Amino acid sequence: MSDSTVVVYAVVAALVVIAIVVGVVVARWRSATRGRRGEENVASEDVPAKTVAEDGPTSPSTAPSVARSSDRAPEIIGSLKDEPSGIQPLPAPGTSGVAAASGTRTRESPESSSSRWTRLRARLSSTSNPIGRTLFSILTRDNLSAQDWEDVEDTLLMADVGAEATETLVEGLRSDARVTGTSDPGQVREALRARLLDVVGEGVDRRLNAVRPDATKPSVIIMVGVNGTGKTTTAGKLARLLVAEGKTVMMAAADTFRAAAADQLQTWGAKVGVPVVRSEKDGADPASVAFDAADKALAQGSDVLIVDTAGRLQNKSNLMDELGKIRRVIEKRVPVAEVLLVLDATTGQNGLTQARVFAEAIGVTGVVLTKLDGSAKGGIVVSVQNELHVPVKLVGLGEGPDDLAVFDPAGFVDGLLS
Ligand SMILES: Nc1nc2c(ncn2[C@@H]2O[C@H](COP(=O)(O)OP(=O)(O)O)[C@@H](O)[C@H]2O)c(=O)[nH]1
Ligand SMILES: [Mg+2]
Repeated sequence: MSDSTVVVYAVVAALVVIAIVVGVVVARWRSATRGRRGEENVASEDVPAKTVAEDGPTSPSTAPSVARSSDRAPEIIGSLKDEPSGIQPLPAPGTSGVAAASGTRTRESPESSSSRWTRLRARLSSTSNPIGRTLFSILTRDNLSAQDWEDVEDTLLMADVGAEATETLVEGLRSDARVTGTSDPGQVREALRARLLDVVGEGVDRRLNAVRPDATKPSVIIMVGVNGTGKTTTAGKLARLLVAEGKTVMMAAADTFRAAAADQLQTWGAKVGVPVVRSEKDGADPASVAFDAADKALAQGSDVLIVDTAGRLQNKSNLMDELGKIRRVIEKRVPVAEVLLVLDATTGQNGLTQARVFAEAIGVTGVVLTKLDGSAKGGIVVSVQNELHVPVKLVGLGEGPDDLAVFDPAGFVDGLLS
């Protein structure tokens, strides 16, 4: 082999090696670039704020009262429905627990509304609620004395039945031969049952406006009441009750005072597949969240929108301003079908004072009595109705997710007397 041939072979071999090295480098660079792009795509899908912000904070021209540039646009999160990727949830600051749970959640089936009352009635006859038993034991005595009648009166007053209804009840019982003329327990029970049913109001229409045949869509329900009465819990339980009846529901976290309140609502929503509209900014304008939720519920064709509110009660005018504004901005989109006042049954007369304030501030179309399970004050059902002239529509009988039932007077009275 000549020298020149050796040189040619060496050059060719060197070129082949260079080509292989360049090929490997280019291939590695390409795959690295693809990987980076992939990460960018995932990240952009995970950021909801941009996309949500596009459908806009409230336009000043349509609702000047809710447009506040400092407020971040509320967004729908917590939905189990297939949302466009742009509004998939991202952990809000301080809400990572909820968002993490939402990734692995499984939807629960709520108990049907018809089977609830039977299960929950037993909780009224617990030892903490002695009204029925006490009345029954007095009224089955022979020859009732003046003292016995005083005891009846005291029992009713202690149970928060209220002065007016107590008088009506005692008068009715005193004129009933089944009570005065005999000590037969069966007859006394019948008489007592009939009189109690009468003051509780058996024939009253207690359907939620949202389930009436002529209900607006979405039917907006605003939950009001002081802190700790059970508004957020009841909003969640009510969403479950309505879902069990085949309704599509959305919730709005218009208690923007604490992020924890929105998280709490979101947890309820996630379990039963109900989207929650919230602002991630503490102290955002509650009316802005409510307005946005009304818009979204309209756009999604939801049957019901439940609006949870804060229970701050520093003074009446402050409360009127806040609740009035929430109501007004919602009504720019849809009428408000219902305002449910949530009252803690264990607070007795104090609850009635609150009821009066809320009724004046926003108007109330129905009452939810919570914590009746631990209360000896079942009579508040009667006094709150007499006070507000609106019916008790729902009762909370425990902390479980399905421990809320449509109020049933016969079931209630039987629960007290069993
Ligand atoms: N025993 C019982 N507890 C309830 C009932 N409803 C609500 N609660 C509890 O009351 C507390 C306050 O409820 P929450 O919904 O946060 O009240 P909010 O401040 O009005 O929103 C929570 O611990 C609830 O679990 C009920 O019907 N029975
Ligand atoms: Mg709350």
